[in-house]
Amino acid sequence: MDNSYLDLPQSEGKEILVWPVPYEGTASFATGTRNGPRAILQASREIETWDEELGVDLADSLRFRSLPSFRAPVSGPSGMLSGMRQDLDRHCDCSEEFLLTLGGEHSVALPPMEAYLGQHPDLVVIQLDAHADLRPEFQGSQFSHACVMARLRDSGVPLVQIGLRSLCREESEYIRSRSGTDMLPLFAHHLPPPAEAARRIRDFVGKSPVYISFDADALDPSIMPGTGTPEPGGLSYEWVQALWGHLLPGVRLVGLDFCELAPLPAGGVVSESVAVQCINKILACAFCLEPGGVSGPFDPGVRQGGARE
Ligand SMILES: [Mn+2]
Repeated sequence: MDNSYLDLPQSEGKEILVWPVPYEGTASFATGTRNGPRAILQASREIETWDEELGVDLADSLRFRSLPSFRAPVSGPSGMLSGMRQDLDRHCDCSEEFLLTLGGEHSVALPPMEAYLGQHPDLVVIQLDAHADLRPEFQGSQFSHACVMARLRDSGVPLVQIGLRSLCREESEYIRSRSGTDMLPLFAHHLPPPAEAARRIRDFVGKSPVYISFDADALDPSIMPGTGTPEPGGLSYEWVQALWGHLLPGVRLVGLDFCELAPLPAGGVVSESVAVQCINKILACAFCLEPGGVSGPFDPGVRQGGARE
């Protein structure tokens, strides 16, 4: 299998390590996230690296190096996590290297987040997700995809949650009890405009390094039908793409994952194409723009300090 992300000539620039993790051990509804990494990688090679809106080309600033695809052991979720930790130790120096992890179910985000936390004790995580993933345990496991942020919160990591709309009462009460302290929830039904959301997130993050964990189901199923647990009323493509232009230039992004993509068996490549565009916009806004705004010639509103609506 061709593991390369995008179809770039050999170039200079910041190296992005790409790690396919085709694991689904605890899926609770529709399955298929084990096919997510391959679908994303395939789709990526069909997509333009030039960003017309931003006036930048990923190929000018970035180069991608694929890591060996993770091979999950048969020993269940805890064996998966320890196997991922060993591979991370071997392949990625999280003190300085940037890792793009492609899931797989959302539980695969935990080892990369832990590894970055180990190097950056003041790490802040931004989670895009329909679900809070804050259950203490789910279906008998503490390491289910429904618990991944609960395990992260065991370490006290400040957490921004964007697109929430499907959670249990206990999760809701917990989030509301922490909101305004070390958690910032942006519910899907109360989303501010992207610039306002970015301002609130920036205030919350301060100067801390940031890790983004992107669950495909944060997006509305009308544009992201290929996911195991679709929830209507999700983020629009335009909203989430605009957020990064306001938020990321100047923020120290250290790592990223995109999880829960389950390619539709009937064919059609909408979901994986949307996933690649979402990943590319994050990378472009984090690494291809000047701090404080857009450097490209095509969007004067953003170029003048990012105050576009
Ligand atoms: Mn989810």
